[in-house]
Amino acid sequence: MSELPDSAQRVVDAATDRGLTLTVVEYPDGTRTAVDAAAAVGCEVGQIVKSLIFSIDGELVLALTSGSNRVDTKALTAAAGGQRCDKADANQVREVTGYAIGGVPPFGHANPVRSFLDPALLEHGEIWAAAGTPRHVFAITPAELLAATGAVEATFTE
Ligand code: 5CA
Repeated sequence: MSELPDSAQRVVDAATDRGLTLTVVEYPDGTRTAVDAAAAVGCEVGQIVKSLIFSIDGELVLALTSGSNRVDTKALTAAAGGQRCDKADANQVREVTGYAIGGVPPFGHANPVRSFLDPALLEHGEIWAAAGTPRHVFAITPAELLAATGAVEATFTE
C-alpha cells in the first residue's frame, strides 16, 4: 500500500481515535468538488459530503452538506443559534480545520468546531467525504459520520 500524504494520514488517525478504520482512496484526476468526487467514485452527487465552513457571529462552524444541496445561511444561522453568517474565507478554513479547501474532511480538524449535518445524507447507505486532500476520499455510513463528528442533525439547506 502506498504511503498517504500527511494530511490524509491525519484523517485516518483521527478516525482510528474514534474507533473507525478508514479506507482512503486516491483519485489522481481529483475530487476537489462534490461533482468531481462523485464522478471519480462513480456515485450520486448526493452521496458526497461537502465539509463547508461558515462564520456565525464570529464562530467558525462546519456544515456537513449533501453534494446535491445548497446551504441556506439563514437556516444554518438559526440552527447555530446565531444572528449573522458569512462564508469562511480560504485562510479561515485552513486555520480552523488545518486543511485547504477542496480537501477539508468532516473530522480530524486542528481545532474543535461545532458541526451540523444535513439530513439528506442519512438517506444513503454509504457516503463519501474528503480525506484531507483534493485527491483523497473515503466511504463511511451516515451513522458512523454522525458518531465521528458529533454533528447535530439540522435542516439548513435551500
Ligand atoms: N473534496 C470535495 C468533496 S469530497 C470537497 O471538499 N468539496 S467541498 O464542497 O467540501 O469543498 C469545496 C467548497 O469549498 C466549495 O463548495 C465552496 O463552498 C468552498 N470554496 C471554494 N473556494 C472557496 C474560496 N475561495 N473561499 C471560500 N470557500 C471556497
